[in-house]
Amino acid sequence: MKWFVEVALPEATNVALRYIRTIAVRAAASVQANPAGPVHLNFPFREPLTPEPIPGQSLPPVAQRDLVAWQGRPDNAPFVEVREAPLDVPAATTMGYLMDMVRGARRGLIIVGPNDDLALVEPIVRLARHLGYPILADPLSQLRCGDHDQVMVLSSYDAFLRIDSFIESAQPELILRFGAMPTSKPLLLYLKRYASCPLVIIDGHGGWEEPTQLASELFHANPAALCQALLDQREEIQPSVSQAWLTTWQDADKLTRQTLQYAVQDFNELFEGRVFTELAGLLPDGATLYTGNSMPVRDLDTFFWCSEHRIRIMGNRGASGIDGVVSSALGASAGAGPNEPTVLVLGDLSFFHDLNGLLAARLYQLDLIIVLINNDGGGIFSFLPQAAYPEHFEQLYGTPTGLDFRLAVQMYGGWCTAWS
Ligand SMILES: Cc1ncc(C[n+]2csc(CCOP(=O)(O)OP(=O)(O)O)c2C)c(N)n1
Ligand SMILES: [Mg+2]
Repeated sequence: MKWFVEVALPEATNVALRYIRTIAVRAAASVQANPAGPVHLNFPFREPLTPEPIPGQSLPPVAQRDLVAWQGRPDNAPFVEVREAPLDVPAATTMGYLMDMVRGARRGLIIVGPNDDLALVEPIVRLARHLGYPILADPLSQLRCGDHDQVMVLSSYDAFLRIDSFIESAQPELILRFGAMPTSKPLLLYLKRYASCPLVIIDGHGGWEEPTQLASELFHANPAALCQALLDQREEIQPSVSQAWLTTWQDADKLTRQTLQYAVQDFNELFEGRVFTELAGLLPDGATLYTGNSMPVRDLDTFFWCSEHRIRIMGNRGASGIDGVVSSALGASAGAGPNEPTVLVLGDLSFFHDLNGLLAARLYQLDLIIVLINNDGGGIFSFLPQAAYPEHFEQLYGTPTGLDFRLAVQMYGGWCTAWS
């Protein structure tokens, strides 16, 4: 949490209104400022908690009018305008250092993990083109979908980085990583295999977005501005691009994707990963795809390759929690415009965990399409070695509920179609 305030007791006075509106603006600005995050306001109230007039104090409409006149602002304007002036352009010495690294590396990679900043997309794809570095794009990186140049964007690495012979033949000389830690476990193992390769983390949140202990450099800079600054110096960094390196990665990506696309047609139509191959073809421009943790985000990584449509892909990665996902997706749907559907894909236990979050949909008439992958319990655990002990596995790991979720959805005013 970024900020905590024990708010003063409410009073129907101009001074108190000025106070509370300033607090509100500060809280909203604080939530949005980099790194974005929640704030906590604790409101005390005097009893009785009913709207009884307080002798000698008039209620807000009059005071409100006075206040607006006093402040000289129209009714719907923020009480205080907060203007951010972030330090966008990295210092010349920082840039010089990075340029030297890039200049000397023929076999480079760009990795983009979960990232909300759409302004990063264009500069990063142009930088990748200039350097000849393939981009390994996490499904939440905002790089897999859109009408930008996708030639350098690879999306099948989660599958082909499981192949030892590929890993052994693909020794990198430099890795630049943007965004949060990517979802893919094979990618993490690849980074560990080449732990001595310089790994530069560009952390736009001024923190330590690096849980692997593999980084050799950490840059605190605005990622989009840093890419743009490198592009502005493109004459100074004429990298000695290795075409063979780039082609190896692009070919592996293409071949893997084709093979999976082909294979998926033969799988049972209820194969969980197929949800994402189908959605890639169905979601329109402006849609938001929200994914739950556990298998959905992993299947998204493996089976949602790309789309030319502007699709925003979101998820609560953090510590991979299965909690609060329905509420988060409803929040995303509340911010969507007309004809911009929000689709949430999540597992049954994650749905169960935040079932009551559906109340917000009923109260505020929010539109959300939920694709519930109901495999009756934690399907992800069947990949654990414990799955070899069926006498305890379901009770301790799978934890099936056997619930008929249709009834709960109806209770909250939604409707269901079931496939089985
Ligand atoms: C708040 C929280 N509690 C417990 C876990 C541990 N956990 C990880 S995955 C999982 C099972 C999720 O099951 P489901 O949502 O049905 O997805 P599936 O594994 O079937 O794809 C659990 C309990 C967690 N990640 N977060
Ligand atoms: Mg499940």
